[in-house]
Amino acid sequence: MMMSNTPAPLRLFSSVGALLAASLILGGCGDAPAGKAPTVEEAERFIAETEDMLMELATREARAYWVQANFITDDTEAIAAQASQERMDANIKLAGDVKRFDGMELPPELARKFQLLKLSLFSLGDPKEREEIATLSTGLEGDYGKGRACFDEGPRKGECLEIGEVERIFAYGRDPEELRAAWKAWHDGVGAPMRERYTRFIQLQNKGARELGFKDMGAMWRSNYDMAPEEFSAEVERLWEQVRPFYESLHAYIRTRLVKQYGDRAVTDEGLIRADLLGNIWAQEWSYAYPLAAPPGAGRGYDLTAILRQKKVDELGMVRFGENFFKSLGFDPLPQSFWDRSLFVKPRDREVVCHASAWDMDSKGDLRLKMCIQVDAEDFVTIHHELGHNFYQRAYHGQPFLFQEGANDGFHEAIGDTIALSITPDYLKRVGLLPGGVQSDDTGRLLRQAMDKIAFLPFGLMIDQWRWKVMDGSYPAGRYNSGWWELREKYQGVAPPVARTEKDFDPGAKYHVPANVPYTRYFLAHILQFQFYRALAREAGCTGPLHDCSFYDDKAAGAKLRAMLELGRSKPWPDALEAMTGERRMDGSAVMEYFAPLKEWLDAQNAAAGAKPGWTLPKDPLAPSLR
Ligand code: X8Z
Ligand code: ZN
Repeated sequence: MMMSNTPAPLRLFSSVGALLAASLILGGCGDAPAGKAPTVEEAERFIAETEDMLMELATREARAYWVQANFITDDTEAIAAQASQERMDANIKLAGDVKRFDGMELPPELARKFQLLKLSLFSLGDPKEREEIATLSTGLEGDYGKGRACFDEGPRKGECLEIGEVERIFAYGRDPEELRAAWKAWHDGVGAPMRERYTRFIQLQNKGARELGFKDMGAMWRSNYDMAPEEFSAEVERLWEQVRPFYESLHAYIRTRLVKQYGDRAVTDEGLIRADLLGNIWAQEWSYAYPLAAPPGAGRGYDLTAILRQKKVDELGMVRFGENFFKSLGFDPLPQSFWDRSLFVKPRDREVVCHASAWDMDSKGDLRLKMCIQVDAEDFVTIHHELGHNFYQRAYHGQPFLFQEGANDGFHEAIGDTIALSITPDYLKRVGLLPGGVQSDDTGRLLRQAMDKIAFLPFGLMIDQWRWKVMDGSYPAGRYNSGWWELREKYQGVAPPVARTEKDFDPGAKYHVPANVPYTRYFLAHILQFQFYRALAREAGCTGPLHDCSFYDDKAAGAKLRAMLELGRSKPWPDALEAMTGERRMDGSAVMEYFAPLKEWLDAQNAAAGAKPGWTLPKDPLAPSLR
């Protein structure tokens, strides 16, 4: 995750004693005589001073959050909560001050700054409630970081595991009893205890959003895309409809293969896939289940995990591969402070938030990665993802503070993934990770890739479909879990491996819910990264099938990418998209083009097996008919 303007740790609620400074500065220069409209110059000065103050606040807040995420204790949680409270205190003042400039005719750039500023001013009028939400927010994220799966059944009964170990069980485990036990242990241990606090957290978020004039917090989130919130919802729906048929073909094929492996218990009567059998505890990316789904005769292809281990590439070495890719495009190396201050390896002696994130500490060059790296193919890609955030952050440092963001948050999430799409067999040969003679089977490679990228789409979509409904009241507290499963079933076609109730709180078992990071950004990123990749591949002169293109070492592609990154959020995102791709809309056609040969193959497999894509919905979403 990158630190962003919304409820991600950094700039959600922000900090500081600069609050005092701010009141002085703004009070001093600001108050025009009553009745006299402020001038454009005053508006300019107000924004310039606000940007200075916000940058200082953000830096202090970043340090508090960095320490908390790297050393979870009651004290660091309290310090982080304090920082976010101070930011909310400042926001209250700013929200009052900006009103003076409402309705003014301003030059476009200045008007955009006011608009972005208003979107970032989340707070609560009541100081007690500010304290309460800050404590809830850091507490929920901290609890997720400290979370354990304690088994009450199966071969591991009595053991308590942390998330990395749990994820390894899903990646490599093939015993359905053990998988179910692990799934249940994580959801019961981490999700359920958050339920009451999350309910209150939502109430307070809505209250703050309404104080700013938004319908609810979901509407505030959806207002971040240079279009009306309703228009944005429709865009997301349009994109999903573009790719849904592909997902359903993949789902049907994988379902058949899982039944081969596990028998009838892999599916419900409705045709839903049991969610613990897909290689990932959230069933969000499925490539670890690839060995169960590989095309007959394709073998296992090359195994990047095995190669990395065999070549003794360590955690730092993995990050160097990522940095090297960006350097090959013409970007400067990462600063020494990045290597000195990042966290790459899970410490043994303290609790940390292991979920990977990329940090821009001071808007100047103190960039960091925080990640409990495992030497495997998945983390090789995640490192590129995270470095995409860091290189984006550095590229827009030339912009004024309010424009130091991605064109939209989906762009920020897409950059590193775009780079990682260039990790083709040919690329791996060029950097010496794959021996020259190795042939890789195209269908197998595409299938493995689709099991991550296509499988992710409905997951990327449903998390915020759920949160938007929670925030607008369509799913009140008594429906949190049934609403969650309604959407998991509708979009992903997966079922809980054991019946659930409203005592459970399964959304809490996914990092971004307790950490309050909006999730539609990842859905968008999974569309955008293929659009970006197609544009850069063309720029690099690749004419072959899209999935074989790598723009590694291509300076023209690098220049094109960098030009877009440097824009930050200074322009509406369609302008940034156009600068790089010539297109002004987000568009699923690039994903479809990339995977076209696989779609044909999947449809043929499904037809031959008599597997009809699709599923029906159970009467009770919490209890689909497991066999
Ligand atoms: O959270 C992340 C990144 C950090 S922004 C590791 N991702 C989502 C997730 O893990 O759920 C990347 C893909 C989706
Ligand atoms: Zn990210």
